[in-house]
Amino acid sequence: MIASPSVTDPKLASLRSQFPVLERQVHGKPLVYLDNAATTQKPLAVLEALDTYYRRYNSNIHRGVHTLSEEATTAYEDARTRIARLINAASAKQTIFTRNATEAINVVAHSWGRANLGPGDEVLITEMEHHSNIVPWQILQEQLGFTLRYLPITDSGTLDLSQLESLLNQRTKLFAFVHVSNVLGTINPAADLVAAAHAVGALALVDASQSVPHMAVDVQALDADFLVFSGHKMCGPTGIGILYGKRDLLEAMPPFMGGGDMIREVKMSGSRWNTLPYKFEAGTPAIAEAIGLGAAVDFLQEVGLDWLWQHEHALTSYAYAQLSQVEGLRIIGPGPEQRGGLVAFTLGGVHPHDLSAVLDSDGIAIRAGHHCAQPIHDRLGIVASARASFYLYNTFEEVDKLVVGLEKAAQIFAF
Ligand code: 7TS
Repeated sequence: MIASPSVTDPKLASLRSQFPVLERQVHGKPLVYLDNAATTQKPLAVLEALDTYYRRYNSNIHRGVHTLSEEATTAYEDARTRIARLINAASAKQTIFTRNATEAINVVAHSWGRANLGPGDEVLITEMEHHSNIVPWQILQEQLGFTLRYLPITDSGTLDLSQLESLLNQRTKLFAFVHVSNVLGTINPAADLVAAAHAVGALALVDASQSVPHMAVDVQALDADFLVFSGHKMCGPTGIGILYGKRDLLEAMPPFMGGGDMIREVKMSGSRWNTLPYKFEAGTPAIAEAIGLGAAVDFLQEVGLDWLWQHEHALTSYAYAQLSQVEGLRIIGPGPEQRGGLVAFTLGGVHPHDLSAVLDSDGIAIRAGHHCAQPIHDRLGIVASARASFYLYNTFEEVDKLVVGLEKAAQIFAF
């Protein structure tokens, strides 16, 4: 257990020094970056990996028989291998590069979904999903005629597991759920939920966008059929994400997009598909970004996922305790023991956008709005919330600044 993640802690100070943006001032105040669930900042190792790629070996991959192309291909595939190891995929062929978690879910929806879903079938999601795990299924539902069901949440912001038995049944073909909620912070019992899906013959898709960046996630231990996440929430660049899938499922799925690289042979009469993972990587991919994500994985492993998790847990517990004492502040979601590194809240009748603007004037960045999870807000009877989300470089002092800023906002709006 880390007693106090403070700026004076040598490990933390050394980590912070690797993030150039943390030296910035905003409105004349040192930046306090508490919007990590939206995207994290990037360490030097990642910036340098991108820079080196473009300066030294920028080239297209899998095609050229020249030195630069070979170097780029090796770096791209090495990154894939490191990512596969991070999540303990049995093979790197099962980790497909996408643009982000959203695209990864859309690949499953449009490739697996179109081939396997129809009238009479059910897809189960939950009330705590990000829009990216709701809207693709709604679009598909209209076209294919299956039924989309929602596992409800309790008032305290955990899944209402008492309803699982009736909602997960022989008609369910897929249970797609979030591992850690980006609003409630709730950590769902992913392995149990996957097992429950398998018990009725359904597949399970885990949205690990808010778990892989923060904790050790083992796709084989979870027995997940599909698992998705984004690189930019784990120190990597934007524009790169991962779809993990079980090999037999991916082998059986038709391609989602057609084009270069995803084919073995193209004749005017028709085409044959490339092997995994290329079947799902049509066109020139985000080469620099994949290499940057590989560097981010190395960086996180050097930091240590256990350290990272404990650090965030200490910060979140502290924030939860401090925020609870602010008059009129209501935290959404369960207690600190059941949550990942974020806290969303409302403060009296102040609109979260106003809160965010007041905090910004003190250099504090939080997120305000519905965080792309409107159904949660509807369910809890609120329009929007404010959210502070933590990462490996945040400190206790930054939580204190947040609390002072919120008290100031409460005075300004005098509710
Ligand atoms: N799933 C969850 C649980 C998320 O938190 C997000 C992004 C996504 C999926 C989609 O990720 P993307 O990279 O494909 O956009 N969440 C947030 C957020 O909470 N604030 O901004 C983005």
